[in-house]
Amino acid sequence: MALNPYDLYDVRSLLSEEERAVQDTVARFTDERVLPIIGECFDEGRFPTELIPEIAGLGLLGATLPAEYGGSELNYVSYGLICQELERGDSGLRSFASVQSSLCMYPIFAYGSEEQKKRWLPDMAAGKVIGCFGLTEPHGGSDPANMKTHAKRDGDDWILNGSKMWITNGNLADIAIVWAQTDDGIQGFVVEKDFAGFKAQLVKHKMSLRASVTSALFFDGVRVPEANRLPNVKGLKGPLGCLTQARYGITWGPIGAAIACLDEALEYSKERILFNRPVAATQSAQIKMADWARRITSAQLLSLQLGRLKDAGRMQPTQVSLAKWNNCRMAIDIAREARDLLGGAGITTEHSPIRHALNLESVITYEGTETVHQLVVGRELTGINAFGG
Ligand code: TGC
Ligand code: FAD
Repeated sequence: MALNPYDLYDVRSLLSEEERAVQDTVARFTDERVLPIIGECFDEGRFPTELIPEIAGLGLLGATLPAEYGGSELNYVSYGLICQELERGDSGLRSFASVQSSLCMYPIFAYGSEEQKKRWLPDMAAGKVIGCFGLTEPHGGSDPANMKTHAKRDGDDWILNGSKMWITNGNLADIAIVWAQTDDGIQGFVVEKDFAGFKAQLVKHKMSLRASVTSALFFDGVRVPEANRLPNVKGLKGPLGCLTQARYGITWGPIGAAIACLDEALEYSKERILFNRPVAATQSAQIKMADWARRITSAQLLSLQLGRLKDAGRMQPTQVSLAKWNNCRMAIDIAREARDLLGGAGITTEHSPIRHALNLESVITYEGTETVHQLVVGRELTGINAFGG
C-alpha cells in the first residue's frame, strides 16, 4: 500500500478520534476558505478579517479552555493540530490564533481574576473581542527583562508609559495585554483600545507575514484601572509562561507550512518536463524531496511527543525551545529549497513556497529567535547561562 507522502510514519494513527476530527475540520477550513484567497491577501498586505467569525465558529479560539469561558475543552495535541492546519494555509492565520488563544486568553485565564475571565474570555472565544500581546520593545526583544515600559500606581489606577514594537494584531485589537515594570516587578495590564493616551500604529513595508497585522503600540500617560491589572502573577515568569504556550503551538505550525511546500513541489516537478523527463524523475529532485519528507516526519514525531508531555503536565520550556528551533529551521529550509525547485515560477505568490519562506523569516524570529532557543538548550546541557549578566 502506498504511504501518505505528507505523513510517512502514519503519525495520524497515533491520534485519538477527537484529535483526527479536529484536524479534518481545520484542514477543510484551510482548503476551502483560506487557500483560495491567501495569495491575494499576502500581495495586498491584508489580514482576512472576514474569516474571524468562521475561525471562532469552529471553536478554534481558546480551544483548550473550559466551556464556561467559551473554550472548546480540547487537549493540547488538538491545539497543535489547529496550528498546523492553519499554517498550512498561512503563518498569518496561525499567528492570529496563537496570539488570541495563547498570548491573550491564556494570561487572562491563568493570571486574571474571576471578573476579568467572565468579562473578556467568552467574547474573545467568539471572536467579538480581539487581543494583542505587548512584550517586545524597540530596543531589544530578546531581553524582555530590560523593558522600559512602566506603570506607576496612582490612587485606584495605574499610569502607563512606554512603547511596544512588532505587535501582532495591534491595530485589530480591542484589548492589549501589556507587560510593564512596576515598583513590584513586571506586571500585566489589560489596556482597552479607547483608553486615552493609547495608540497603535501599523508597521508598513513588511516582506514577511503580509497577511497579518503588525503594529507598534504607544502609551502616553495611559490611566489603567486597578481592575485591569492581572492580579495573579508578578515577574518575568508571567509573560514567559504565556510564551511557553504560544511557542508550543508554533512547533506545530511550520509543519503545515512545510507540507504545503512539499505538496506544491511534488505536483510541479511531476509536470515540469526538462531534458525529456519530468524534474521529479531526476535523482537530485528526488533526494531533495525525500530529505524534506525525512525532516517533516521527524518534526511531526517531535511535536506529537511534546503535545503528549504537555497534556500529561510534564512539558518543560527547554523541550519547547528545542522543538521551536528544530521545526522552524526545518520549515524555512524546505520552503527555500521548494522555491528553488519551482525555478522562476517559484518567485511569484501564484505558488506558496516563497510566501511560506518569507513568512517563516518572522516565525523563526518571533517567540524567541533561533539563537535564543539554542542558548536555552545549551544552558540546560551545560548548566551555564550564556545570556550574560
Ligand atoms: P529568568 O530570568 O531565568 O526567569 C525568569 C522567571 O521566568 C521563569 N521562566 C519561564 N516560565 C515559563 N516559561 C518559560 N519559557 C520560562 N523561562 C523562564 C523562570 O523560572 C523564572 O521564574 P522565577 O519564579 O524564578 O522568577 O529568565 P531566562 O534567563 O530563562 O530568560 C532569558 C530568555 C532569553 C530565555 C528570555 O528572556 C526569552 O525567552 N527571551 C525571548 C523573548 C521572546 O521570546 N519574546 C517573544 C515576544 S511575543 C512574540 O513574539 C509573539 S509573536 C506571536 C505570533 O504572531 O504568533
Ligand atoms: P533582538 O533581540 O534585537 O535580536 C537581534 C539579534 O541578536 C538576533 O539575531 C538575535 O538572535 C541575536 N541575539 C539575541 N541575544 C543573543 C545572544 N545572547 N547571543 C547571540 N545573539 C543574540 N513581540 C510581542 O511582544 N508581541 C507580538 O505579538 C509580536 N509579534 C511579532 C510579529 C512579527 C511579524 C515579528 C517579526 C515580531 C513579533 N514580535 C512580537 C517580536 C519578536 O518577539 C521579536 O522580534 C524577537 O523576540 C526578537 O527581538 P528583536 O527583534 O528586538 O531582536
